[in-house]
Amino acid sequence: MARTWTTSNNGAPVASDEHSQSIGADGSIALTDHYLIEKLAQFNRERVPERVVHAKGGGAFGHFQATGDVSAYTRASLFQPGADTKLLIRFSSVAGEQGSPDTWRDPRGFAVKFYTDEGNYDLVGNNTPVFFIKDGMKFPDFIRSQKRLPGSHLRDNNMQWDFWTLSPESAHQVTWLMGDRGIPSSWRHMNGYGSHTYQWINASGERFWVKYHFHTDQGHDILTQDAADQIAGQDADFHIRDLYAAIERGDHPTWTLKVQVMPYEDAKSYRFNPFDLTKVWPHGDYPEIEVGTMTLDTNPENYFAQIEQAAFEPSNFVPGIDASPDKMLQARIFSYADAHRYRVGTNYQQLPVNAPQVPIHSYSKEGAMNYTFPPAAKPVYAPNSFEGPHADPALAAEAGGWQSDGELTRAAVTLHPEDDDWGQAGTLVRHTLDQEQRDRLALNIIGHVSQVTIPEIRQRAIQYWKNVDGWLGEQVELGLPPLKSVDSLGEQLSEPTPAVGDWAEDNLVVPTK
Ligand code: HDE
Repeated sequence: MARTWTTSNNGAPVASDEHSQSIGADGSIALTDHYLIEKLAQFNRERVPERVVHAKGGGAFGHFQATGDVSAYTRASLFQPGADTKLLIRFSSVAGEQGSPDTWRDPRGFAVKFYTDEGNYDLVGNNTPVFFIKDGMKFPDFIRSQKRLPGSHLRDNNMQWDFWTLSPESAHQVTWLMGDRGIPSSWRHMNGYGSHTYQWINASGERFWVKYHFHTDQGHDILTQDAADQIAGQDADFHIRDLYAAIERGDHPTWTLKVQVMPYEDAKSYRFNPFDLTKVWPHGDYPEIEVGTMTLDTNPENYFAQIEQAAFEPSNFVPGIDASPDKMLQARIFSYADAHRYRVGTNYQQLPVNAPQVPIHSYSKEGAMNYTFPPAAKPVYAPNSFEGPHADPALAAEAGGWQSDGELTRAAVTLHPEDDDWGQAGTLVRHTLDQEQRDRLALNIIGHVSQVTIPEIRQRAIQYWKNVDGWLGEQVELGLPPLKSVDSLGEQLSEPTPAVGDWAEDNLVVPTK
């Protein structure tokens, strides 16, 4: 390849890559050295703000092949039999900042952008089917409790358990988090979920409720806390490296997408609120239906342009797919595009990685860095008499929606008899996990709660686990080392807590079952 010469950003050749312009070799630098100024000023502006959550991550491109037939439930073109749709996925951890270890215990983000022939469809989920809370009002608070104390800037288990034990709806997700699924050995060896209940609308306008499950075809594989701690000290980018290397060597990971489908009318009488993000739908009630296969086969060429600036948003729906009465989903519909406008810029959707692969006829115009414009003759307002784009309800297929009525109020949703916060967490412990997984869960919880230094929070944490499952609560209570010193929230422990391993293992009651 012919050698190119260095230019400045205005395209003009530059005289040196190494020497500033000065008055004599040892004299002052000349302000006329605009290339030096450009280089240093650009360097200061290389970062966009990191994501306020899910800051650490990695991703790849691939495609989705619709191998099943769900056309009875949705008209969305990407899910029609035989459709093959390009996509981008970004995996991430939640609480850690950029540079934090990939192997910290945390849910993993599983964000997919489908570049469909009806516009971009984004399904922004996690590697767990549920979440910690059920109302977006608590989200900033939840995240702050997982991050850093305002004074010391240190993470603090008192905060985490204070929030969790005051938010019993968190029990199901925290059980997932403290269990094996809390530290996948790689992004290739974990499932992904849409988590929320979404709405599908078929070509006849009939509505259904659905939940998405991406089953890893690589099989589940996890890291124990000790293994994860060791790796965190050796390679903070363990998961990024794993995915990149796998795709480089042609080992393309795949996931099988399945959905659970609930008839529209069932939602009203279902035994618990089917839009409650802290609950799963038992597969016995609504078995999974295969939709197709997602394959990741192309690494990003440029991490900043294609992953750091990638903008996933739950508001990116396409015809045949819509929101649901899930309050958390509704809050996210505002938040993500708002985050992108702030973090990447007003016209973030013009970046190639975020741009749809179909023509855009929107009335959005101008704004910082907007370089696209329709022909001058095109009107910039609607309605108009000059052949400007006009809305087409049939194409938009907004036949979705749902009935809703009642007084304006602020309240937790408690319309269904089985709307409790502990049941599904207990079912997970007693019926989904095997004994080894239960033992590891108990040890992980003990390890985490043993760093709580405030007695009343520690006591609440023990009761929290007793509410989930009697045996588990007892293991936690017996396994916790004595509280060596008492703190109030925000003070750091004067002495390190005892190494949990030796105490807990000696005291773990051998399960009677
Ligand atoms: Fe997020 N979330 N979230 N979240 N989330 C963001 O968007 C938010 C929630 C998830 O790889 C932010 O660009 C609110 C649930 C993923 O780029 C932000 C609420 C689930 C990613 C935001 C939630 C997620 C984000 C931060 C409560 C799983 C990374 C920066 C109503 C179903 C996507 C950004 C990527 C990112 C808001 C809860 C998953 C701040 C308000 C539930 C995978 O907009």
